[in-house]
Amino acid sequence: MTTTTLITVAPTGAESAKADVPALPVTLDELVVTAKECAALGASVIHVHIRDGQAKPTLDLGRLRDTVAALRESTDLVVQLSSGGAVTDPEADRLRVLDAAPDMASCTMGTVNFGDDVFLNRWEFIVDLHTRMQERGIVPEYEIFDLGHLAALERLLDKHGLPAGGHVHVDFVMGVPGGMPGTTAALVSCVNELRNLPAGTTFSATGIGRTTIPVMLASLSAGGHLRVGMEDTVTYAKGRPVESNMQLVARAVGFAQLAQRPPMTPADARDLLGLKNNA
Ligand code: KMH
Ligand code: ZN
Repeated sequence: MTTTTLITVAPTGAESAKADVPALPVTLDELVVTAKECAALGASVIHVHIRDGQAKPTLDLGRLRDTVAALRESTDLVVQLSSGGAVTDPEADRLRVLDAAPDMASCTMGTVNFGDDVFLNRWEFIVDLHTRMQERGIVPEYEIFDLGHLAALERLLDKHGLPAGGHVHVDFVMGVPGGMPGTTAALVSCVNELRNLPAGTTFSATGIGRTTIPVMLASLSAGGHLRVGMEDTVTYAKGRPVESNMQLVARAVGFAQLAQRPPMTPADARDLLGLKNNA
């Protein structure tokens, strides 16, 4: 079992409104300050969604490029852009995210009901994302919202080959209304399915809303890594809104230390994720 923990922070997301969640980082300055502070606490990867001047989710390429540059200048975090965007984003805009040349991008492995909405990920779109990332040397994080998404990943790798860098890393996104539940049993089922993926495949997990803590504990105990942040939960405890992403990262670091698997450095994260093979 790995001796350290990769901690990803997902600070903003595309789902919460700034008006409802004032602590959400939505400007580039807010994002950079958050990134620096989360890196100082022990995060090694940042999963990024950006907002426009009105704090609405956007996939504007100029803003994405500026964001990647600013995060690289101010931190040594691995910069992972979301190719998922918001549920309303068209496929062409989601593919264009790769033109901002991040270290990594997310690649969701299937369609899933998403509350009252549908997060659409057609097979041809997934293949397009995967092969464009291969061509450009962008390392994917495969987002798994349901058990069947792991079967889709197996099929993708069989038909289209390993990702850039050669290492496979998946993130179990658990507890989305419409996806798999955020339970230990569901996490163990996912981990069992990893036997069908290339040896050495690694996983992180995140629990949406109140499943955050059970999923974090289950992932650590199963040898997995962690993703936390205000994209996934805006409530720290019953009746207590999250004050900042730093609060969530600090809690994850505390759990990782208790599990005797302290946070991994960004350099070690690059090694693990195959980003060094990619330089
Ligand atoms: N905002 C969700 C619809 C990703 O970043 O790749 C999709 C999402 C996944 O957040
Ligand atoms: Zn996301």
